[in-house]
Amino acid sequence: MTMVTNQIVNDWVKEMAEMTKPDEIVWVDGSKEQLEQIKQIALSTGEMIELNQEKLPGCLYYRTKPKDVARDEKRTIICTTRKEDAGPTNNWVAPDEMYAKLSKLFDGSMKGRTMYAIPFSMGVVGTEFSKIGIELTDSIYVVLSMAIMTRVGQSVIDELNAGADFTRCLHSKAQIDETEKYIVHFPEDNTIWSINSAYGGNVLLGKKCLALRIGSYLGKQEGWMAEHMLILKIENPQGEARYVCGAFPSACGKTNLAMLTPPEYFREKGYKVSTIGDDISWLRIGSDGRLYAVNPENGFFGVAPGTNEKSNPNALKTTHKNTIFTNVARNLDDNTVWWERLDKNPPENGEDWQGNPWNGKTSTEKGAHPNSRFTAPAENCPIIADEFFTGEGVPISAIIFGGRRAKAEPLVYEARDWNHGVFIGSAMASETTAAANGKVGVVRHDPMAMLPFCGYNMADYFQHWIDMGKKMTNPPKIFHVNWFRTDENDEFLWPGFGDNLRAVLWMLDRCEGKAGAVETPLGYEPKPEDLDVNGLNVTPEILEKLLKIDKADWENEIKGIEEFYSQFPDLPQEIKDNFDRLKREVEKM
Ligand code: OXD
Ligand code: MN
Repeated sequence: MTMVTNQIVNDWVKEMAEMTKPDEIVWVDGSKEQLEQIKQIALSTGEMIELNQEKLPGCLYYRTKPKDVARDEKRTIICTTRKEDAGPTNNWVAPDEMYAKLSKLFDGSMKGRTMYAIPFSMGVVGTEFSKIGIELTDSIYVVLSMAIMTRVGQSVIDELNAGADFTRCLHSKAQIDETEKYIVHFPEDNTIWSINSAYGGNVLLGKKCLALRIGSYLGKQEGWMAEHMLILKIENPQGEARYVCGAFPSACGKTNLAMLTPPEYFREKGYKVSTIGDDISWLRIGSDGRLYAVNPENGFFGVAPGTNEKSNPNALKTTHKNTIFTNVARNLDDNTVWWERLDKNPPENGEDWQGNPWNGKTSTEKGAHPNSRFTAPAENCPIIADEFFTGEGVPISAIIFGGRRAKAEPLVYEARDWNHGVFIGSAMASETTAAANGKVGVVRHDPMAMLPFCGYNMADYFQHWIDMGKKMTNPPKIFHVNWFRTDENDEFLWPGFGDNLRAVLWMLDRCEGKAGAVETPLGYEPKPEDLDVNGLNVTPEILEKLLKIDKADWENEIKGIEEFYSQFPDLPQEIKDNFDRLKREVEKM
């Protein structure tokens, strides 16, 4: 590897090393040989476990401490000079105060350890989307995961040596002391410091911290958007490609939608679906006035439980080589992995996610943690699209917002225009999941699925969406979906998974003026006959329930939105106007 000659980089690494006091500093060049050497160290210390190399070549097993299994939103902080720049939905501390506090925690935290310096890019190096970062860490798990999730290596060093700016990412697992855990962003300094965690979302600093929190801040300044969105490519029987983005809160099925298998009926007709991204989109306006998206990541950090041959065969195949499994159960007979709902054959001679002996046939305890994960290279995905590799943006026809809602939200509806869509995104809510610490199943407002990831004041973020709309001559249409509506017996009404394509095809037809709809207080809904349910056991009565808009439910929603909005003194006028219209229309129902 060529040495780093950029003096700013070298000065920063030196300063961080003087604080953390590692025994040595190793630059990661991304080569197979070096990653193999580093992996061997983790195997020899027991930090990671090698899985069955015939069945799962290149795969590793990793476990985190029982209280370090999810993103920690209470300990995630945005440090801006002015509190109002972080806004009411973020934790805020003044930068000087936080630097002082963290410097004490980082002081000597790498003593007796190696500091790895990982040069990485979010986005394909050399494209207009690429952003460079360097993560310094004392965790081999982080090194090997960043090598999957980002682009690491020589081309990044070349950019740095040519003078590229970079995000300064510092991580130490320290003692993994949950009482001193902090995931801290200093957007004004393009800096992220994370300490006392070893869980992916808190420590793979290219992902949530850079690509979303710092990314959204940079996007606001530079006129682009960083969003919690998947990117899906759909080809019709004529071979024409369309692209959609979808924003859903964590663990609400983004990976499943991103890798969906079309129902047989549509496959036979010649429809084809491929994946560009499953979690994060960076979006820029093209010279033709459309919105273009890339996936800045290089891998998938997916939720394992529930992933199976039926729900997501493509994700399952993606994990069969060169993957890191975290906090799943292990089969000790053949040294493979297992998680809830993988198949009906849990190991009898197993170990649960905490390393306790576990018999999946008799135990009433879960084998895998509900937020256990796979970290897998995107190139493994059988339906990865060519556009993923070029890193050039794809033009987005539709943006889909959605959440996990048992009641109120119908299957699908279309916003009247961009600003109405921004209102819908700003007002969306979802039941909480195991992806973050805290209670599961509570409805909370999560605008654009960005509540935990917006790196600045959310009211300014809404304004940024409105402003981006003004700059586009041909903006995507915006839709809202809910795959999770239940009936009076708490059973899901909609089959979900591959059949979600049916709703997506209605959306694409709407974009081309080819599908019917009715106007409702929420926007345009398909009439039951506008959705192609061929080959599906969904009766017109069920469709009616799925599409029903209930006045009492929506009066209640309006109260919830009002309460959520009350924390923002200056919401954009466009959002207020659309909310007022919803209130009027619901009242008239
Ligand atoms: C994720 C999350 O890991 O949203 O993608 O928590
Ligand atoms: Mn996510």
